[in-house]
Order: sequence, then structure tokens, then C-alpha cells
Amino acid sequence: MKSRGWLISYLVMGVFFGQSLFQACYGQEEQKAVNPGVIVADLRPAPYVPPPVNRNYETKVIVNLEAKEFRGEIAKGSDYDYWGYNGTVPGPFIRVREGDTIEFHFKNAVNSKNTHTIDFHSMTGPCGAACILMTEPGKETVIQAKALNPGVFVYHCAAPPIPVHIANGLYGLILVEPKNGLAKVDREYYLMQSEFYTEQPAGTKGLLQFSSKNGMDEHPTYVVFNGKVGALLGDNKLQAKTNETVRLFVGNIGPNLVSSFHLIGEIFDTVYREGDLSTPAHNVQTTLIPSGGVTVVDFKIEMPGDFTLVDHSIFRINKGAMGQIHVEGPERPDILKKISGGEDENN
Ligand SMILES: [Cu+2]
Repeated sequence: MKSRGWLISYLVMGVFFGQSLFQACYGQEEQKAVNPGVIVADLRPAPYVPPPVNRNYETKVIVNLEAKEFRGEIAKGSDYDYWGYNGTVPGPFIRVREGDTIEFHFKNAVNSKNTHTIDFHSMTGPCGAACILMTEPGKETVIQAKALNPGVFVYHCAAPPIPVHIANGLYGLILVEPKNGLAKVDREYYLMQSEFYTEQPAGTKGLLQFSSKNGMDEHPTYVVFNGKVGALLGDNKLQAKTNETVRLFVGNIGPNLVSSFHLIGEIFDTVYREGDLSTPAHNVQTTLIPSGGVTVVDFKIEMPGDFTLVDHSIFRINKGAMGQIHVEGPERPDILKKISGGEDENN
């Protein structure tokens, strides 16, 4: 039964394999049904987002998550022993519809050293299901849960000691689309801000070890988007074209800091504050994201160039809290241009 489930998952993934992630991240393709009334969720790693659910009915959705402990690069020349869901930090973006019944299949990898679980902020029930999802290494737990409230929600590990499990990377986002869906946009991306606390100072080469003391003192070594310094810089910049509408789902897991999320050179046309998809705000420069919260921002970019997104608690850019969106398109001097000045006239 288990192997048949995985086969089905691979078949569903194969449907999307031929598409570029570029297309897929904002495509309108429907998530595939594998049995009448059952869908295997199409999960995407950050910065990508599964396509809209595009359904006008409730159904059953199977979500496969696995906790893994693995070593990865946290900054150039520096490694960290991450704990993550499905082998990435943050974990994959999950997309379902209000009223759906979700069947979570949660595995803890056989080579894990710790028990792991998941607290879904989207779930109604004790511990956000974390108490019944506690899973030892090499084991699997299956639960069923109803998605009652629409919104964008954090999920994270809640095995003791909870701060350590969160600090090491066990978190992600789940979108419960409202029954009428979301406003259509051209591109959607997934960002998650978090801090990392290490014994060694930033810039130390080699393996950096987790520091509980620095976590307690709220002195992060790194403050990053999508799990590492530079995850959204250089070759990893987000991409857009002028006059497209872009949506960012931005989570903040902390574990300590509140984010003042800002995109330099753009104004958010629409902000779904704290992931509340019912009553958006408009024309916002900087929006707060509490620890354990989410914001959703929509904007149309008129100008080409590189636009930098930051936590506007601005010293944090030196700790990694920076990413970029590269926008292609014709220049717009009618919106912004230089007339004169600024240079030494004798040169
Ligand atoms: Cu855990």
C-alpha cells in the first residue's frame, strides 16, 4: 500500500517535471486527482509555490512530509547541521482549499537522532496536531485533519525542546485557499525569514554549531530568507517582468525576532496582514510579520531593475536578511529618471 502511494506521488510529480519551475510557480494548472475524490498534494520547495487549487469543491488531500537531519551550507564556506522537512529549509509549501480533509503522512527519517512532529497553525485541535504526530526515527504517523479556516499558516516542529527544533530549520508554510480562491496574479513566490544561532561568529569557515545560549539571549548569528545567506541573491534572485503582478507569501518563524518586511523601491499594492486573506490593506511600505506569522503581499512592478527585499530592522542585512527580485522590461523615465548632478564636475 505504501509503495503504491509513493508510485502515485512520482506519477503526479512527473506531470510537472516537464514544466520549468518558472512556469509552474505561477501556472494555473489544476492539482491532479489520482483517485476519485483524493489528491496527492503538489508540494514545492521555496521559493516556489504550487499552482492554485482551482477547485470549487472540497476533497481529500494527501500530504507527505518527512523530517530529515542533514548538513548544508548556511553561508559561503560555512556549514550547519539542519533539521528540515523533506530535506529543505524551509520545508515545502503546501496548498489546499478551505473545507478540505487533509491526510498527513509524516515520516521521521531512519537516520534522525531525534523525535520530530508538526504543529500546524492551520489546524483546530490540541497542539495543532503536534501531540498526535510525535514520531520516532524510522517511523511514520498518519493523521486526518479538516482545514476549517482559510489563510496562510506556519507549520513547525514542536518536539521538546521546541526552540531547538524550530531554530534548526523545521518549519514551512501551508496555504488554505478561501472557497472563492485568491485574486489571480502572474507570479507567486514563497519566502520564510528565520534566525540561526551558532557558537562561532558569522564568517567562521567550516561547521558551525548551534548555540542555545545565543538563542536564549536573542543574539542571532544569521537572519536569513529561505534558510541560508544569499538564498535569494545572485543566480538565485527571484524573477519578474515589468507590469506583471507578483505575490510573495512571506513567513517568519523567528524563533525570536519580529520582521519589518520591506521591498526597496516598491510599494505593496495589497497586503494580507498576518495571513488574513479576507480583508487586505493597500499601499503599504513595510509590513510586520510576527514570529510564527505570515504576510502576503501583492504588487505590480512598473520599473525594470533589481529590487531588494529586506527586514527593515536594517542592521540585519549584515546578518543575511536580504534578497532580490530581478525585473526585466523597458526603462520608464516617465516614472523615475535622473536629471543632473552628483558627480565631481572637474572629472
Ligand atoms: Cu523536531
